[in-house]
Amino acid sequence: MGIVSSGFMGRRKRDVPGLPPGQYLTEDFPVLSAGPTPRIERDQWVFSFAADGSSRHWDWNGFMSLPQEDILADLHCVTSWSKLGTRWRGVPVDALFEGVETDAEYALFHSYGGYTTNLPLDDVLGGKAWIVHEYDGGEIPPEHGGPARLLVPHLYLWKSAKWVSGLELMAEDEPGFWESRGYHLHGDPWREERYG
Ligand SMILES: Nc1nc2c(c(=O)[nH]1)N[C@H]1C(S)=C(S)[C@@H](COP(=O)(O)O)O[C@H]1N2
Ligand SMILES: [Mo]
Repeated sequence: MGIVSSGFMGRRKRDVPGLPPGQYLTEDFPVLSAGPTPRIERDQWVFSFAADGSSRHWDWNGFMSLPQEDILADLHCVTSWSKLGTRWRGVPVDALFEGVETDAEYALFHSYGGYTTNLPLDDVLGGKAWIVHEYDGGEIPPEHGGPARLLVPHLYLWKSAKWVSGLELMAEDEPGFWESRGYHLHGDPWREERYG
């Protein structure tokens, strides 16, 4: 045996651009949820943003009147599957911060059903994250986070909170649901920030 591997694994690691270390490609779209799928109607949906004493709320119509973008994103799950070239549409997180002045450096995103995930503002501002409401040209299926989910494609997919209901600003980084159960606080797939 030399250093050249004829195995699929070796070929895949060298030849697929966009595939982070330790990940394999899938064409499916697996569903990973820590609990039951909450069913939220669009006319019941509210997104809340608690910012330093003030707070903002968007109902579905208000959210849809915010700037919209189409996103082509590669998804990387910490359980090792990656799905490349997925299409989404939604509101850049930047638009929610229009006019917000804050010294906070972190956010905790909340979901219907109680899931949370923490993110540095640097990872959700500057065109890096969206609240999406369309997947592949249609509504997001409930099991994949519809009516709306967070999408932070440059980090492992557990950061992309499904059924997102809001965010709060935090001065300090605090672990969310999976981060307090052993997942990495940050979750960069290119650095394999999986656990701890
Ligand atoms: N609200 C909520 N968001 C969530 C989760 C969850 O259990 N609840 N699971 C996370 C994890 S661990 C992953 S890998 C992705 C899976 O998204 P998918 O089911 O659309 O593939 O959603 C993330 N967002
Ligand atoms: Mo996950």
